[in-house]
Amino acid sequence: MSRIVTVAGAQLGPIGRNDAREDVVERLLVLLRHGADRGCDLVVFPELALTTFFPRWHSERVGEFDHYYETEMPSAATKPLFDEAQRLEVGFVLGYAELTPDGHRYNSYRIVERDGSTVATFRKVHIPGHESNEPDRPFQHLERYYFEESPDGFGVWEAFGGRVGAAICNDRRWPETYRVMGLAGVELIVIGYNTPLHYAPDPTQNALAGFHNHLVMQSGAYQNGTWVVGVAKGGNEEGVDSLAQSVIVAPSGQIVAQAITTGDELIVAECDLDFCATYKQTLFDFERYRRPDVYHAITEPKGRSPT
Ligand code: ING
Repeated sequence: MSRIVTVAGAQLGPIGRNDAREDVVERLLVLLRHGADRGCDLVVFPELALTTFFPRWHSERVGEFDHYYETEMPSAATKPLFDEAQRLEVGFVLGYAELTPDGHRYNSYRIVERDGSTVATFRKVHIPGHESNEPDRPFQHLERYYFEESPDGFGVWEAFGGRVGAAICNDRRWPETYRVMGLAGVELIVIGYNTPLHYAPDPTQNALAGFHNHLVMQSGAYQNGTWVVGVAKGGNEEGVDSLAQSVIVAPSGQIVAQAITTGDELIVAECDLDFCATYKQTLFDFERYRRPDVYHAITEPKGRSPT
């Protein structure tokens, strides 16, 4: 009997800098209920799904932006989402800025099972952008000012009848992200992203934003025999045009569902986790074909080291 998991990508349109969490949670509830109506087991929300993408602005003190972080999950504002999901017996993944009791700041992703239990809290590994204000930019990308790199790395957890992993935004651009989870037998990777269409360090890449977005997730899915669900917060958010084009990608690398708007939109696919074996046990039979004995160069140095 195949292990089918019906998964929704719950894409979000813009969230305003002063939007109340309660109002945002109402939008999440509409998408959650729509997913339940479609028979979904899991609804995947984007990165930073409770607030605007605040790293686009500089603040003199990081603490000035504490109100964009969650100090508890769920909080009073987010508890309705947790309660409704448990009532509907639908699991979900929620992106948010996390401020821990001991003062650490992470770009986090909470995976919740259908019974309301927490599967895991993933923290973003690759933090892009810059560490200090660069006033010449049309907008900032100060993730390295507002967030720390995860100390935990990537995990794969038993959930939804299979092996589930997570990544956030820039993580999806690095092949190591998928291979580390691929080596742990991942069958479904959930990814949330907030990606501006303008890349200040090299604007020639702007026209390729959509291509690069799908390229990396399709490659990661195919090369590791896993489903990948990539979910955007898109549209023009506080004056910044952000990529939408959420997708659900099969282990073959094929896109099986894609968003067609830049707003709140649900995309759904029945993901047969047994389909992963079609690739894991043939072309990408790691045990039989991989050559880690000649791969040392990709794990030891951090940067390039011409031989
Ligand atoms: N965003 C980006 C990403 O990797 C980025 C980094 C910024 C890319 C601007 C392109 C343009 O998709 C996040 N949040 O990691």
